[in-house]
Amino acid sequence: MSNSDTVLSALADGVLSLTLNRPDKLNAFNEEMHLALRAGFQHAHADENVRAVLLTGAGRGFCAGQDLGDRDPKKGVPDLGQTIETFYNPLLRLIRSLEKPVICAVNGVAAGAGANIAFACDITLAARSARFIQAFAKIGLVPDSGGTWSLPRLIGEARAKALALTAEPLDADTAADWGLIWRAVDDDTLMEEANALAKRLAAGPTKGLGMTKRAIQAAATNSLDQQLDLERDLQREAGRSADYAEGVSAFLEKRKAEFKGR
Ligand code: T3D
Repeated sequence: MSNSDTVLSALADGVLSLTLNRPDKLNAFNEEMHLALRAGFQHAHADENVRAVLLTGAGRGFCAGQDLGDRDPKKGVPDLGQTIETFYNPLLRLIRSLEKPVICAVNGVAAGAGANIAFACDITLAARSARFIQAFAKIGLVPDSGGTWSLPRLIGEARAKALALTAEPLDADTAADWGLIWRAVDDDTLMEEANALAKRLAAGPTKGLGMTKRAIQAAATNSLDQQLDLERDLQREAGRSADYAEGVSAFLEKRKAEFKGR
């Protein structure tokens, strides 16, 4: 894994905690932070000891998207498609394809790509004081990091367009009411709740949870028939897992299941 201090990482109780750490820039992405975060998610894919990921930010912000200090229009016309292809798209694919729960704790403002990365995670909690801003419209850009895909799916076209075209901030309670995130919680309990949730999921039947994530995501493009076939196939696979045997045995023996993630 990267040893850059732009992303702090720690593994405990099966939870890989990744903390964006450029607090003086509200954790905006520079190249170093991109590479460090990517390395964190690659580690989560490769290491079977990682059974859940918790993503959050250091300081008063979650993530302010791209570091605009790295973009100087006076130096010529940039190829932003190149940076999306090189950095943001691979990150989004790593998050979505990870067959382990990704919990996001939005500790403060989430703007631009920062907001859409939070919406791409599996379960997103936010501090009540946090705001979500589709800041792209303020600088002439288009929502990226999957925003044009996730926003209309999560909240419908009318709200998606209004957020994206106006760049108005959305408070955490409304984001939760609209279904953009799982829950808004008091600021001082955010990390406690997010850590407890991540730990609980990391102690769960990882294979079954991972396949559940895969199935729900596949539903976005599958027909009902395709989805029913997928459920059959995944259930077949889940039924062969050691965690399924343990879960049923624990139920029958009236004890707590001890899942191993296998
Ligand atoms: O370029 C490509 O590769 C294409 C990909 C684009 C992806 C994107 O994410 S585009 C969108 C980029 N992000 C933004 O446009 C958001 C810019 N930031 C803001 O609008 C505001 O900072 C916030 C609404 C997020 C927060 O406002 P506020 O008032 O709470 O804080 P602030 O005072 O504006 O910011 C605090 C500091 O963070 C400040 O630095 P200073 O003055 O104390 O030295 C500010 O410059 C810095 N900061 C905030 N966001 C960014 C940033 N520095 C660089 N880049 C940022 N995105």
